[in-house]
Amino acid sequence: MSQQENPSSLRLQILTCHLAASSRNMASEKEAALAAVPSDSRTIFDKIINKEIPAKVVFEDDKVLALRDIAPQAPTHILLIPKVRDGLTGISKAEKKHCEILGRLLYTAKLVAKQEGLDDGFRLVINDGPNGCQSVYHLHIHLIGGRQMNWPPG
Ligand code: DGP
Repeated sequence: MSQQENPSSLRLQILTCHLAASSRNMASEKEAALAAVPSDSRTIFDKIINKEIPAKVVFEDDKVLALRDIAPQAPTHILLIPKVRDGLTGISKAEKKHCEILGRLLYTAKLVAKQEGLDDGFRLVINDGPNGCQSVYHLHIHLIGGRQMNWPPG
């Protein structure tokens, strides 16, 4: 049985994410979302893409949507998501057919960073799976900026 299939192991990973989030004073929305289990089901991002629920959209074209994160971890915190998930629940599920959209997301991140005035730098993050503290299983890139980042990340 893999780590992800083992319910007690998964609970431990979620608790670890929860504690790490608490210790960094991260928003409770994030902690609650960490209870998510990896899944192919529709996510909150589908509802945002379909305009069923509102979001602060900062960029949109035929393939990519960029919106402000509901629980920002920096003055600028934007999520870049593919409008069609096409099996990309996370970066670990990427296949060769996804190369074009993955490149498009990265290039769009650069455009949006420029649009947001992040001329001194920024960070792009993709969380993957329970160990990566991924909470929404529709691939997304976090664009974070407007303050000094630290290394190593939490
Ligand atoms: P991750 O943990 O990498 O899967 O990031 C998911 C992000 O999605 C998290 O930072 C919070 C954000 N988020 C969750 N629900 C919503 C929502 O309804 N609206 C917006 N704008 N962001 C959301």
